[in-house]
Amino acid sequence: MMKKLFFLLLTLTYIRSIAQDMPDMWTKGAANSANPNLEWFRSAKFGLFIHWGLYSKLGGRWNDSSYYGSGEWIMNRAKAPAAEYAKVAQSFNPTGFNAAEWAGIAKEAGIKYLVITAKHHEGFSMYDSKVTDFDIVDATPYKKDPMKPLAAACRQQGIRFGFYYSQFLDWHEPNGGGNRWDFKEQNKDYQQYYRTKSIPQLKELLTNYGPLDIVWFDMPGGLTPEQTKAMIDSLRQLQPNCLFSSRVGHNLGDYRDFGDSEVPPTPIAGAWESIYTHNDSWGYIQHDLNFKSPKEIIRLLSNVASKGGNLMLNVGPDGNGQWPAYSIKYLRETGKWLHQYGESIYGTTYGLIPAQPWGVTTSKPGKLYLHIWHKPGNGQLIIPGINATVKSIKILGNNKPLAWKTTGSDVTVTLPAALPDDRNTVLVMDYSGSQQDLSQLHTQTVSSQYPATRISPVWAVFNGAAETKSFTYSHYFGDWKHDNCAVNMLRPEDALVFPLHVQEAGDYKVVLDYNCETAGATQPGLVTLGAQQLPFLTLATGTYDSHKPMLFIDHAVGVIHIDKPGDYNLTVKPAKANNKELFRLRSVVLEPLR
Ligand code: FHN
Repeated sequence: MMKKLFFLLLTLTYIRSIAQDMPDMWTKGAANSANPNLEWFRSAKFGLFIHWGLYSKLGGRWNDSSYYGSGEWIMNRAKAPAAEYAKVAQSFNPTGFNAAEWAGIAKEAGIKYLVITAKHHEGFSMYDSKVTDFDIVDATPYKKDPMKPLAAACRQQGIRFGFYYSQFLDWHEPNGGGNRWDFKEQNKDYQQYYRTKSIPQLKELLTNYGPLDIVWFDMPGGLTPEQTKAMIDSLRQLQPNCLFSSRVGHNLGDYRDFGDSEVPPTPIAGAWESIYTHNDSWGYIQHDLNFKSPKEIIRLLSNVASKGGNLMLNVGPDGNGQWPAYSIKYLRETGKWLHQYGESIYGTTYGLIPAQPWGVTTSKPGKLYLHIWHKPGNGQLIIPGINATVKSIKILGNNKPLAWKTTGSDVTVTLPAALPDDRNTVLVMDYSGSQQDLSQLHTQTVSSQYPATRISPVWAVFNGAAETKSFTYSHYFGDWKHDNCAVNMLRPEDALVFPLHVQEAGDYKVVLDYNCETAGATQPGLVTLGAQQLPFLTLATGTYDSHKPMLFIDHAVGVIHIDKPGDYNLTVKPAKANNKELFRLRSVVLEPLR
């Protein structure tokens, strides 16, 4: 009994440690920003990620158990013996795969580049590899290499093509990273694995599939910075123009990838990418129907573009080679939106005007694109901070100019009674002269024309020891969430000051959205605006654990009154010194009261 318990504990610790390491393994820095081929990547904006392997046939089930989240991790989660798992190949026969159809849907969706798993952590090669027999040609009844026609079909559609490759984790190989349920850690020789499988396979991919646009490395490990550099140098000799993702490790990639499902909180210069699942898993899970709607995809894409990055959205085809019906449907719908408004996404840089209560902006020389997610109640859309000379403002794709007027640096546009697309209607403002870059402006707009304004602490001015910290946590297995919170607020000096530009006088309810450990709860805090003071006592939400949902509370702390429109400072701070932090503040919400 004791022995069983010991092994159970050991297994649980191991599952946690590997998954816990994941955020640490997301090397987010890139060094080689000089790669001449980054230009296409910067303007592409919308990529398609495809996770396809033996796990796609399993669809989230192993023996009699069902799994939810990250279906491509099923071998690890079920601790399936490598030899047993390998037998899945014997019935892997994706006769429904049609390269032209895949590339055709991607084209319709407005996709500019496609990255597909050549080998994921399970160790199975989805292409014809001479390095191993554990590949789709040698080990399955399918006996064909789907990557050859897929690469050709993508190129035919003008879609750039790349491979995902798990360079360190390989649960099939005794010397590969990760599988400690079959192979003892002390017997592993990672160098041998890199020498005999990983690097030779990467060379095959860079030799046999024409010019690749990306090798999307994932989960570095087992190599020193020098060894990683040597590997990269040898690969670059084969295809100097191919881009490498930052997860090659040691800050040696060409562009930055953020964590899974992460958008940085502020606009960022340089080449970078956010990656998202379409449902709650990368690999196909039959019983996961939690797909992001077209509206969610469109807003995610415009949000990422407004910060200067690319969105690569994932689709998980099934074991027969077919995409989930909702992925096809919602990607096509996104493509229709891009057909109308694509000019505001492709080739843009981050918005010169910070996010507003109505939505976000993207930019091109002489043009500012206004992505309207929320319509103002009075139909008057205010664009603050305009110092260029406005020539015209129109709905993108519609030649009829909209009426607008300038008051100081505010441009107010009169919107039509109904907007053509309530998910995101884009206006284009043409201007002459130069427009100042206000993308990092701390002052946030508050307006009573919208149900609420939610302000992240990244825009606060930090005093004393207060600072922001990004918290990563998960809902389902591998379904990561990321939130920036203000932390280290222990004394009244550790205050956050939010500079606000309030557009309308009136009463506003102040809601604090935070996480608070039980031990730190019932501490006195204070919100102030001028002479107005809102005291409160913190409420417990729960402990932070990266493998559990992080719980937040919307704590309404009182009402403030604004006499006249203008600039104000709202302060949040501990009311007295304590040895525990006040809370982890995720946002301040201001709700107009009517
Ligand atoms: O473990 C993988 C996961 O299965 C998936 O491939 C994602 C995609 O970014 N990368 C790893 C986790 O970060």
